[in-house]
Amino acid sequence: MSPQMFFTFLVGTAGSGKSLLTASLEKWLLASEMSVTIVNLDPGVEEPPYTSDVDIREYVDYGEVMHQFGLGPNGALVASLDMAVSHVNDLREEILDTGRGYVLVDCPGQMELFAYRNSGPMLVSSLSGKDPALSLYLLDSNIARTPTGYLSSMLLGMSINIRFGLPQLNVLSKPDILTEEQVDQIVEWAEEPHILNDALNISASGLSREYSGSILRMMEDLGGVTRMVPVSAKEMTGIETLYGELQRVFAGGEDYVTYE
Ligand SMILES: Nc1nc2c(ncn2[C@@H]2O[C@H](COP(=O)(O)OP(=O)(O)OP(=O)(O)O)[C@@H](O)[C@H]2O)c(=O)[nH]1
Ligand SMILES: [Mg+2]
Repeated sequence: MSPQMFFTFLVGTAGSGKSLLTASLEKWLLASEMSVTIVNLDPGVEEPPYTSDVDIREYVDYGEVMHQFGLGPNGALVASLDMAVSHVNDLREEILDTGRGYVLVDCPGQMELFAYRNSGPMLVSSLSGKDPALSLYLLDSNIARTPTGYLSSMLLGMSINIRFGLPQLNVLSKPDILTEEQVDQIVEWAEEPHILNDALNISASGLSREYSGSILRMMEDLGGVTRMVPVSAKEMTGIETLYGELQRVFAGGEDYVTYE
């Protein structure tokens, strides 16, 4: 019998740390004697910080697409992803052939393009099929450090959630660039929206304050304000907590055993 596979899609704004977290998660899972497959879904990446097992670049040539169709970097990414859709069965086949338990899918840099075009959600749903899957949404500490930056990142996360329709976990990436107090504050904003509201009232003004207040209330109504796990891919901190959260989503708290 083929082993159960668990798909984790790493998503987040450009440069938020998706690729490095993919590499660090793999390292951690392997050290914990679990089996992992890495899938690179970014056609434009040059040197990812890991060795991928399955790679979209084997199916589409981003540089060639840019050259042949006279496209800029964003247009070429969109066109490459559209082309990749026709290879999705081969990609899934390759993933299944590895027979490993955890499948980490590093999504393209320009998340905005990936999530909002139809090809992105199509790739995500076809790759994971009926297997358990979730998205790991990275909020970059560079952005989330201010109340309005945090709120707008959460809003983008919700929007990605709507597009993918998968359970989603929020990760605060690069917490090592902040002080401990700043990290604690962001975690608190996630858990206690009224504290974020107070912070927004101080930092935003006029219309921006009104928008922010309404968005926050909407997020609360939808249950979009949840836990935030700080994880430094650089310093390998917070990964154990993140793993606990992954397990909780995948298996309702059970610690699944995966097979080599
Ligand atoms: N300090 C710190 N830097 C990090 C961390 N994770 C990633 N970075 C840095 O942030 C930059 C972007 O990291 P990537 O992993 O390439 O981010 P990405 O989201 O895959 O980027 P794109 O695919 O281009 O959107 C690199 O310089 C990383 O070294 C972290 O935990 N701490
Ligand atoms: Mg990347």
